[in-house]
Amino acid sequence: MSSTGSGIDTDCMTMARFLLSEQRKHPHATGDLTQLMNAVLTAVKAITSAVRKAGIARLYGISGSTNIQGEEVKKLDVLANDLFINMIRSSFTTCLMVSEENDNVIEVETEKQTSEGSATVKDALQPGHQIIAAGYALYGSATMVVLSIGNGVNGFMLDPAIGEFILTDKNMRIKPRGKIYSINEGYEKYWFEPVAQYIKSKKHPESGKPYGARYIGSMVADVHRTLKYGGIFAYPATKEAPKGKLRLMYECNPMAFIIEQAGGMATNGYINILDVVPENIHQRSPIFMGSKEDVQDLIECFKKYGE
Ligand code: AFP
Repeated sequence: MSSTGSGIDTDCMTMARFLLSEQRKHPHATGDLTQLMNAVLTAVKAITSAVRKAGIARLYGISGSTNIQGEEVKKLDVLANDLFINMIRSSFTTCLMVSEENDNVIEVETEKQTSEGSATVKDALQPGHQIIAAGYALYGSATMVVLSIGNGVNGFMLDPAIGEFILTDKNMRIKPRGKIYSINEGYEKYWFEPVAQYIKSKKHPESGKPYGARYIGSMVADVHRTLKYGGIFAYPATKEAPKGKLRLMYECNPMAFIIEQAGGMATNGYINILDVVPENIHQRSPIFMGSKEDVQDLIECFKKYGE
């Protein structure tokens, strides 16, 4: 850190600097990813502003509409969805978008497309291994963006004084094994045998101490803690939700890509989640992700107790 004694890092690594430095490593890079990320960060900063004043601005609560999943859409969901779509569309770097709040793909007309034909939903239905970049924003005490563009994982924290995301967590790596399991134990009666046996082995190990339990109920927050401290996050298929709850394309895949890039593992119990070929854009999938050794233990339970 270089400082003039004012406590200001005069050489701080902003997300913009980071992306440009990464872009220059690829001589044929078009700069589209950098342009896209700038649009995404604008949306994240605007959402941060809304989240910080949500109580005053009466932005908490339900919007009065439901999404294709039949879930009540919250006011902040609508605001965030509109911001991302508008900012990303006007970055002129995309041809198609998929969102939890939109029944169908969001098509984006571009000059290139009109000559080559428009992108369709079929272009979206690709397995997670095709992902180039993935990230998430966490609106906690500070706003954090965790990003991977295929070369490891880095965490950036928003400095509201300058409106920039500053690199604070360089090259994030997940422990090979943790001491925390994260699952909604309220659904224990609906678990299938492999999951029931796995969780039992964490609570009543044949040797050593039991794992601790942590569950926030927000996938981003639960996976972020798993990335930082190790262990396993699980949203399994249950007798009530036989395909699980979390959506493959825009919840499981991006988080699995990040966890793998940090040295972890992600599975649906049988195969790597990034190998699953989506059949529809809102497809759900069971998901288990985190420290490699913890996920491998889970897979062993599927081998031993699975159908
Ligand atoms: P909500 O947006 O309805 O709170 O759901 C959040 C979520 O999609 C995901 O972020 C959590 O991991 C998961 O659902 C929690 O689901 P349960 O409440 O069934 O455990």
